[in-house]
Amino acid sequence: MWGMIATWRMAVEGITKGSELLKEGGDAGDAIETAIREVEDFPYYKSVGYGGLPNEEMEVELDAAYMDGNTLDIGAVAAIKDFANPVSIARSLSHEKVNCMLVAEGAEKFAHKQGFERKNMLTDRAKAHYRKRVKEIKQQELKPYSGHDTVGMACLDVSGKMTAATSTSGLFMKKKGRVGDSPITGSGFYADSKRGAASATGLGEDLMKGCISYEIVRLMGEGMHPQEACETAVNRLDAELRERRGEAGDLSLIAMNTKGEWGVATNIDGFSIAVVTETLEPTVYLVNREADGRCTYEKASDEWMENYMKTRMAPIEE
Ligand code: SD4
Repeated sequence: MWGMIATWRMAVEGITKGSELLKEGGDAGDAIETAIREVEDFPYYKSVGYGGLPNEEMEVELDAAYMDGNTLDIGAVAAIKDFANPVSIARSLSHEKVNCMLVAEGAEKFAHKQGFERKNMLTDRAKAHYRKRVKEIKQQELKPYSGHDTVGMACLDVSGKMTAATSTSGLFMKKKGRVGDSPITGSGFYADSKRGAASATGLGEDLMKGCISYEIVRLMGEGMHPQEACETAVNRLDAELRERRGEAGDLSLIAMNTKGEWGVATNIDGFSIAVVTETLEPTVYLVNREADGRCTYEKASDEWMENYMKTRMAPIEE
C-alpha cells in the first residue's frame, strides 16, 4: 500500500505529482518533497513559499520541516528568507547529524552553501494583500493574524517508509522572527514508520501546547485508527485550552497509519484536505464537525473546486 494525505485543497496538485512517484515504487521522501515543492512554487497560494504573505515588516519569512519515519531523521528551517523551496533545505538538513534545525541567517547561509535556488519570495500580489490588511486593521479593528493555510503532509511508500513534511509563511503579519508549530518536531509534524505520520495547520501557538502531531502518532501506535486518533487529540486539546484559557485557536490535523488508512480532525469550519492512495485517486474532501465532536468529510463538488481557484486568483481590491 502507498498513500499521501495533506492539509488544504491547495495540496491536491502536489500530491498528484507525488503519487506518480509512489505508484512506480518511489520513495516517500522524494514523493513528499516533490508534492510540497509544487505548493511552494504556485504564486497564488498565499501562505506557502512563493507568494506567501509577509510579516509585520513586509518580509516573507518561511518555516519548513521534513522527517524520515525510518531513521527518525529531522531537518527544519525557520524564518528563512529569499529561498525558493524551504522544504528541500529542510530535507537536506535532515541528513546532518547535528545542526539539523537552522533559523534565519544561519539557515540562509547553509542553503547558499548547498547551492539552493535564491528567489525573492515577496510577490506584488502579496504586497497588495499586505497593504489591504493594514487598511482593514485600521478601519475595522480586524485581528491581524486571521487567514492561514500551512501545507502539511503525511506519506507512505510501498516499502513501508513513512515521512512527514510542512511548509509555511506562518501567520500573516506575524512579528519578525516569530516561529510557529510547522518546523517544530511533534507539533507541526511527526513520522514514525512503525506507527504512522501526522501534520498540523492552525494557530501554531496553540498546536504547540499539545505537541499534537506526536500525540496522534502515539495514539496510532496504541492501536487507534487515524480518524479516531485525530479526533481524540484535537478534541482533548481543544477542551483543555478552553477550560484553562477560555479559548482555543484553530487546530486542524491529518494523519496516515502504516496501512495507508487515514484520518482528519479540526475544530474549525471550512477545513479541506487532499488525499491519494493506491485505491483512491487524488481527491479533495471538505471536513465537517459534527455535534458529538466527530469529524466527517465529503468530496468537494466541481463547483466548489472551480470557485476556490477563482477566488484565489481574483484581483485584489485595495
Ligand atoms: C503557524 N501553523 O505558523 C502555522 C500557520 C498555519 O495554516 O497553519 N496556517 O502557526
